[in-house]
Amino acid sequence: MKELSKQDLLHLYRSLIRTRKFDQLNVRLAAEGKLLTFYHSAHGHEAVGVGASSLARDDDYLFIHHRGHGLPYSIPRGIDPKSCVAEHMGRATGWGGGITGFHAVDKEKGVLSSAGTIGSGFVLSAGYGLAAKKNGRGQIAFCFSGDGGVQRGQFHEAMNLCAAWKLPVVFVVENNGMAWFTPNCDTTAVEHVADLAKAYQVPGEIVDGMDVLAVYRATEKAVERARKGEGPSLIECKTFRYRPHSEGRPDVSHYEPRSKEEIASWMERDPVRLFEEKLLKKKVLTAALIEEIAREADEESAAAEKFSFDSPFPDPARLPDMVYAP
Ligand SMILES: Cc1ncc(C[n+]2csc(CCOP(=O)(O)OP(=O)(O)O)c2C)c(N)n1
Repeated sequence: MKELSKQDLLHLYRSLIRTRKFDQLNVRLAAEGKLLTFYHSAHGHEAVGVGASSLARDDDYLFIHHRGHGLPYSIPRGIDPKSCVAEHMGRATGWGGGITGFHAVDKEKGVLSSAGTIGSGFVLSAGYGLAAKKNGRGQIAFCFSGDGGVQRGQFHEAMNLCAAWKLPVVFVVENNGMAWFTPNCDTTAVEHVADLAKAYQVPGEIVDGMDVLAVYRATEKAVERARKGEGPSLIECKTFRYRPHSEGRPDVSHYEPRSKEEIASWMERDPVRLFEEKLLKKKVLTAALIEEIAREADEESAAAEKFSFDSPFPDPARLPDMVYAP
């Protein structure tokens, strides 16, 4: 287990703050009708993507979850989030050249987007895990998914083969208890996704998804196991989405508004505030530094908004070159 330096802890904290500020920017732009696409906020989920993807190497492969449309997985890895905003505005400077709607892609850093059909990332990760094993360079595939995605058959196919072939895949499930308007208990009798993993002989660990360090430490173990050739692991992060499924939609469970008490009780465990309090106690953060980091992130997101508005739309003549070819 790596000892985390002050610099490492501040990197995690800055990544959480920048993720939240860019998420808030996208939420506002969606409300103002300035995005050309929809937006699934990551508010509440930030610690999962930030904690787990901080452990990826540039040559690893990442299939990400749709919350935050790439922000929690890209920001800690040094990818400039202004490309996220530009992509949502359909600009050529976006991370998909302005044509993907919302998909985050960065081939240099191994970010291979999220699946439009949720749950499809499981089998793609198994395929990349197989490639990684054959490459023999210690690469791994990360697969992020929601609990709703787990209800698809691909989850089981991927678990089975990854376990049988000891593929280097780290599955991170962001379990917020809901899939769109449907609570989990309507679609499965299994409360913990980690139990499903165990059925396939894949180690499954449940962690507090509001605690960035808990996510980081569990991922660290899974990554070590995968790089040593010992096979896949699954980390189930219990988390909560503070906003509706996507911006502008009713925030309901079935047809009833979600419980205000439940939202308030999870708000007490806000992942950004929890980590801030921890770092203040450890004297890694001071009030002045908190203010400085927040100001920098505000300035960065304001600059990203301007950059995106000022960027050109993609040239239609170039569209044929932008279609993916292996
Ligand atoms: C195969 C498929 N079915 C349905 C949808 C529509 N859809 C998009 S997100 C979503 C809910 C996903 O729930 P979960 O995986 O738990 O993630 P969450 O949105 O709760 O973070 C659904 C049903 C889809 N994109 N793909």
